[in-house]
Amino acid sequence: MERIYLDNNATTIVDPVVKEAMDPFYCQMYGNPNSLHSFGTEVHPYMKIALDRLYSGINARDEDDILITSCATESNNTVIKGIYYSLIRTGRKSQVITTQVEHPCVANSCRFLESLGTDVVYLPVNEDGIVTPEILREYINPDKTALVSIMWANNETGLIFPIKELCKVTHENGALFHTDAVQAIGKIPVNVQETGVDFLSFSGHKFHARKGVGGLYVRKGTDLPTFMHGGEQMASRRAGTIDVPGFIGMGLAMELAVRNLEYEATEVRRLRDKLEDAILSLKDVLVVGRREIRTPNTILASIRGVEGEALIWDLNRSGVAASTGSACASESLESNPTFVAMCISDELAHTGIRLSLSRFTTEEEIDRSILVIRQSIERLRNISSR
Ligand code: 7TS
Repeated sequence: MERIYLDNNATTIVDPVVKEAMDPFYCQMYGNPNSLHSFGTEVHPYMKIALDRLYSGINARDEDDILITSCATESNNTVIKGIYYSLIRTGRKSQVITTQVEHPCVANSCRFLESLGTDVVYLPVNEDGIVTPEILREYINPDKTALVSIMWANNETGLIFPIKELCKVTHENGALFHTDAVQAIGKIPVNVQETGVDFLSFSGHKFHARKGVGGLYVRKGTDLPTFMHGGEQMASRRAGTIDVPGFIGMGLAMELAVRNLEYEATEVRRLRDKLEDAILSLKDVLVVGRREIRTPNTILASIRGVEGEALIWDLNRSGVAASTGSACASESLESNPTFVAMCISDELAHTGIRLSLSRFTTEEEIDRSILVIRQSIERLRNISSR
């Protein structure tokens, strides 16, 4: 059975071109880039190209830093815990602001700070499922707030947050701004200069690079202590031998991601909308969040009478890979306030399904998925009405 992958917000296929570009760095140019001999030095030009590609991909300035990390989880931990050490533990500030809908690597890092006595504010979302500058303005405090950490796009809904405006409010109040851009890179334009963010995290495997390599953009002049102590790699800002093949692949993946943004905005969006329209044509279905303010590849649907988990299992049996997202929160299920704010609680399922496409998703796959999803929903509704 041909399988169809509609879980690209969890991870993506490695672009074969990226895989090919990484290949020489396993068995030919495998030196440690910190070694002084030719095995080490011969990889430097390739690393320089990869770094340049990352800089231009997010429009960073030469004087800014991009640290190569193992993943966005590491990047996010580095910022949140770093700010604790630089600004909070030293008594200069006392508060961190984030949202109620962040990925667990941000949410749990913030909870850790709370356990150390930091005041953490978890901003609510509005009826559109996003945090607005007005909401931030209500809570930010120029005397207390050290850091505001708000994701660029939500992984479950695809909803895009107004980063430039949120960053402006943050700076007006003398705080630093961090964004988790994991779900934005390769889907919508990401520009650190235009938005003015101080820190930005990303993970290569979400845009067709390999798993195990990510990045952290740090604006010049921001005070961020070292998280990984050790050797002198990356000017001692992040020690540890770099994953050379992964880094080189991620550089190319970034360039390709940016080059394909137009395709994302047109073709991926068209296929997503086709799938979404087909799902919405069924009875008693809700898709969370307005299309215009979502990344072009994501759908989070809640279907009355059908729990997300049951549907995922049934779709999986028919070869379609999707994932669950908590739709309307209940006490027994992990709640996600985005959906609490947006769902008409009793009327829909407690969990929804998330379908996420990529530039590798084909029209044939979408057409077949539409048939499979329709049949699955019908089957599960018949079972539950028996
Ligand atoms: N931040 C966001 C917004 C994410 O979506 C994810 C992964 C991460 C951080 C962590 O990335 P990692 O590479 O460090 O693991 N999100 C998902 C998801 O939505 N389903 O599976 C993984």
